[in-house]
Order: sequence, then C-alpha cells, then structure tokens
Amino acid sequence: MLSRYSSFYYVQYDNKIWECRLRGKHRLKKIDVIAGDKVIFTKVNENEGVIEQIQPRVTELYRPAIANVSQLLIVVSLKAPRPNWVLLDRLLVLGAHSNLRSLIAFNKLDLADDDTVSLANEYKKIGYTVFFTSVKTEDGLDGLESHLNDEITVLAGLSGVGKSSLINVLDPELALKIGAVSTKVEIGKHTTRYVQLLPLSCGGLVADTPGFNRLHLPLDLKREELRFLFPEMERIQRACKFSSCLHKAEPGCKIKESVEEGNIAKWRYDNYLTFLEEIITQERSY
Ligand SMILES: Nc1nc2c(ncn2[C@@H]2O[C@H](COP(=O)(O)OP(=O)(O)OP(=O)(O)O)[C@@H](O)[C@H]2O)c(=O)[nH]1
Ligand SMILES: [Zn+2]
Repeated sequence: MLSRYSSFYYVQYDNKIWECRLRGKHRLKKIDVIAGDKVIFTKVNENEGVIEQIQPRVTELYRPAIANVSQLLIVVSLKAPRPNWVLLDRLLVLGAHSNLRSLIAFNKLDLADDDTVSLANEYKKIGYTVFFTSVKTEDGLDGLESHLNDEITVLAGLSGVGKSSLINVLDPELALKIGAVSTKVEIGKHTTRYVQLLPLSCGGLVADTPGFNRLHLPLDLKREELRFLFPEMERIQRACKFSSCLHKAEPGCKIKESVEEGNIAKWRYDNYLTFLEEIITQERSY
C-alpha cells in the first residue's frame, strides 16, 4: 500500500496502482492500513479493488507511520547548504535506535571542496554505507540505486539538499506516475496528509516525508544506549576501565584516549557528549 487518501488506499501491484477500499469488516474494526503494508485485495475491475487482509508487519515506524521500512537514506549536501554534521549524527542515532540501516548520500559532489569531502569520508571509515552523488554529473547514482532495490527507504535531510532531485533523476518517469495518483486524489477536498511511498523503477519504495527530521532525540533513548549507536565507539569501548563507562570523564576511558590520538573524529565525540547531556536532561524532566 503506497498511500492513503481519505477512505481510498492506493496499492501497487502488477506494475499498476489500484484504487482500493477496505472490506467492510476492517472498517468496522477500525483496522489501520498504513503505507508500506502488504495487503491482499480482490479486483473489482481493472483499476479498483477491495482490501481483504493485511500481512503481519516486519517493522513499524510511528512518526511517520510506515510499515516494513528497512532503511533510512540521509541526504546531506556537500555545499549550498553546507553539511550540518550535528543533524547528520542525530539522524544516524535516530535510525540506529529505530533498528534501521542508514545510508548516507553526500550530494552536490560537483560543487564540493576537498576539505568537506574528506570530512564526509570519515563516515565511510566509521563503516557507514556512503555515496558521493551529483545530480548534475550523475556521479554515484548507480551505487545508490542498487541499494534502494526491493527496500522501503525513508528519506531524511534538510530542505534544499537535493532529495527530490535525486529521486527524479533515479526515476524520471516517477513524476508522471505520481501525477496520475495525485490528480485523482485532489478531487476530494480533505486536508489530512498521509505518508506517500514513491515506487521507483528499480523496484524500491521511497517515503517522501519530512517526519524523519525531528530535532529531538527519542524519549525512550536511554543514556546507556547512546554509546552503542556510535559504531566507532561501540567497537572499542570494552577496553574502557569500567564497563559502565559513558566516556565523559571516567578514568581509564579508551574512547577519550582514541579522540586524543585522533582515531575517533573530535566532532563525532563532541556530538556524542551533546546528545548525552540532552538525554540526561530529558530523563530528569520526564
Ligand atoms: N549543483 C547541484 N545542484 C543540485 C544537485 N542536487 C540538487 N541540486 C539543486 O539543489 C536545489 C534543491 O534541490 P531539491 O531536490 O529541491 O532539494 P530537496 O532536498 O528536495 O528540498 P525540499 O523539497 O525543500 O526538502 C535545486 O535547485 C536543485 O537543482 C547536485 O547534485 N548538484
Ligand atoms: Zn569510556
């Protein structure tokens, strides 16, 4: 199910988008079909159907509400706008906490300077899946596309970094396909905005939602968990003197040592400390 509008559900099947309603019993039970749900429907004619059943969800995100999401694609622009490393690290933490794989697309490579590219490369060294892309020169697009196949991907990133441009260049026909649904959808005058999954020609689905740009860390993220969400810390923190080490000012802290030796990027560590303080403040006020 790609998108919902009022009591219509748009389902992709057999290279087509079907306009479906819910079977009466689901409506009575108030079963919520959300974007990303796998459904079983009965054809009514060549364009319409009735949803009979919802398959169990493998994963479920709440805000935005999307089922079966497997990964987060964070788009960062290397220039205009410059990268916001704090936001990037925040989104990486958010993704990891939600059990999503994170991909990073450093976009606008055609405009980038070497210093910014080398900072961005740090994320590759840490072990994240990183792409350097340009919509202008089409650099890096094949690699990115091959990671979107058969996955449901949530897009995140500041306004103007090139999210729409990337999607459009990966699938130039998408605007047309989406246009077809949107025209139908605009017939109703409802204002509720549901998440929409965009079907790429490579077979992947992408969520065009601003919902994953939350600036606050999740309330259920505990201070002890944060250090496991920074892979470069997680790998070596067993060497800290205390197993409960939060890498702040404890004696015998391997992480602090690694930062001083230049083996862990200083800004990553600083962001870790900033987030840690935020979490501690949140814990106190709830
Ligand atoms: N030079 C260059 N410009 C790009 C590239 N990608 C996108 N742009 C430009 O950057 C601007 C913003 O791109 P969008 O795709 O609208 O950005 P967005 O992330 O979708 O922005 P919102 O819709 O506001 O969230 C546009 O003028 C694009 O043409 C790129 O790789 N290189
Ligand atoms: Zn430590």
